[in-house]
Amino acid sequence: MSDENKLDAYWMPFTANRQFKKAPRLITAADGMYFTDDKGRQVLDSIAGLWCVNAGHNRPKIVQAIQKQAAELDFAPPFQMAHPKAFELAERLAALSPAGLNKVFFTNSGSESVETALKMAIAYHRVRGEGARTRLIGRERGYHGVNFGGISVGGMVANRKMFGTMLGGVDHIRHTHDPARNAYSVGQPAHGAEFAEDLERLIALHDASTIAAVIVEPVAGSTGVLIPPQGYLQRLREICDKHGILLIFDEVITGFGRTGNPFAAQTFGVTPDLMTVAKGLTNGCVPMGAVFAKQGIYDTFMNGPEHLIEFFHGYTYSAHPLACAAALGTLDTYAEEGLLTRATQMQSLFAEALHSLKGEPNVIDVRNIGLVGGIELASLPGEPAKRAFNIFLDCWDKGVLIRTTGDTIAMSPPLIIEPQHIAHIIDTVRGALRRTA
Ligand code: PXG
Ligand code: PLP
Repeated sequence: MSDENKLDAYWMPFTANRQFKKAPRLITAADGMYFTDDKGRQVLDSIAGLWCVNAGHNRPKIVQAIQKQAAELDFAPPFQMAHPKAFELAERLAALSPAGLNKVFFTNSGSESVETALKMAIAYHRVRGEGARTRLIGRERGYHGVNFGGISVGGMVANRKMFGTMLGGVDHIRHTHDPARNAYSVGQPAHGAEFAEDLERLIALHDASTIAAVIVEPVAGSTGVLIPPQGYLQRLREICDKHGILLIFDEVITGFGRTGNPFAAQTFGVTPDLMTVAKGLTNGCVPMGAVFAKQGIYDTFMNGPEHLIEFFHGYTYSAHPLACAAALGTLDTYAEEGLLTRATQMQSLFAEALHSLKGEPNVIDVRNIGLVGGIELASLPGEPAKRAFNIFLDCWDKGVLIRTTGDTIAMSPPLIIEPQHIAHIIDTVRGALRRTA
């Protein structure tokens, strides 16, 4: 084997390394709805890469913006300096965002956005003179990236158990998954608004005066596509308001059109105080994340002598010129093609196709909202996640890339998807369910 084909040195992230290296799945090119693999096969992308390539692959405006930027300005220091596109991008994003979330802080990933938002929340209370508000509340089955703050507020056992005590002063409200009452709901489930009351339980235990923020994904993605019950997010918002607790929406997956509006906050009609994004911000082309903050949060920091730094936080690559160029090209593409609301047009067709899998072997629930779908399977006895992984391998073999988490198949296709792609994806999954039954 030539050097460039050696697979030894690369320690792959979130991958079964030994299994992969025995039978590698290599992608060498991508265009529109399709990947090309190293054998020249076309593979339909049902997950927008990893929930990020919302406008589809190889979009000319984005490619050109990156190429032009690389030749014009490769890097500009982001501390005490800036470049014009950073301001242009922040203005464009503020114009898209839910009402009032008009300040934008740049990071390089969803994980960094989460750390940034948690630090903003704690520091905000301290600047306002409530320095005892340091506790962070997450939710069971939450995913907030892989850094220490994110895994602390996150609720995925495998992502937490190996890493010691993590952050102190963190607690979790219960998750919203309730298949006994809500299985096969189309869109938002009817039951479970009362799960938000679990926050009152934690407030009674810790006292509101110690709690800085609550962080939740409006739709939990990585832990199996859990759609918020009707009224649940509204209730969380009310409880946070009542107790002076900041509400953070982690929109790393739901941002940029996934649920039929630019942000899920708009789809569900609930506005958080801070909002984290990444992924679709640059169509996955250059790493970038961001935190949106309410005007009042920003204003609170803007006190003291003007020559002093107000928030001691930032990354070498915050607002990197290539990322800003990619994001501007991405927003242009979204706008020209109406992609940030396209999920509202496609969702009933997508829902119908997904729910047609009810009754196939081992399917125990189907969940959907916008262009997100979850198909939950009964686990193989004693071997959690194995059945879904077998389906994943079968679909890859048949030319469709899906994503599985535990025994749930998660789907989040590029927003440019057409009816024939939906049919192809669902037919392939149906075949895999029957073949592996
Ligand atoms: N928050 C949420 C809600 C996410 O979904 C992150 C933070 C972290 O983003 P970065 O860019 O640091 O990975 C995410 C990321 C999956 C899967 O298969 C989902 C993510 C990442 C990897 C796999 O569901 N989401
Ligand atoms: N580690 C060291 C030694 C550094 O000097 C820096 C940044 O200057 C970092 C980590 C953080 O890197 P980044 O700003 O890319 O997150």
